[in-house]
Amino acid sequence: MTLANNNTSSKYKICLCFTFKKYYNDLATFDNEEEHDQVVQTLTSEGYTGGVWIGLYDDRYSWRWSNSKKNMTYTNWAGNEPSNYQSKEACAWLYFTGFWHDDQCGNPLPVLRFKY
Ligand SMILES: [Ca+2]
Repeated sequence: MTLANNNTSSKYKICLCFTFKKYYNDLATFDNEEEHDQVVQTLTSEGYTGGVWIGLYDDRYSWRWSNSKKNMTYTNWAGNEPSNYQSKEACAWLYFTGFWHDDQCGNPLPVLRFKY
């Protein structure tokens, strides 16, 4: 499934690719709240009601975006997240409601990629 963002000013198309996160290093990242909200709106408008891996990981010292390796500025964690349950949750996924959760990287979820 490919999600086309209706906002013509957006530089992104969103590809919701159903495979495992470990095969991708170009997952969606957000520079700011506006970009994040665009993605959430697109997921919602397409009727998607699940979670998707995003390009955010914990390198054991801090959460980082996979594209830039920079520390995060904008965050939107769900309540009690990131929980790092059993010290095994080093990857982040976005729920369609817009909130983020950390989880084990090997869990099967669709990945959210930007398709340029
Ligand atoms: Ca968690």
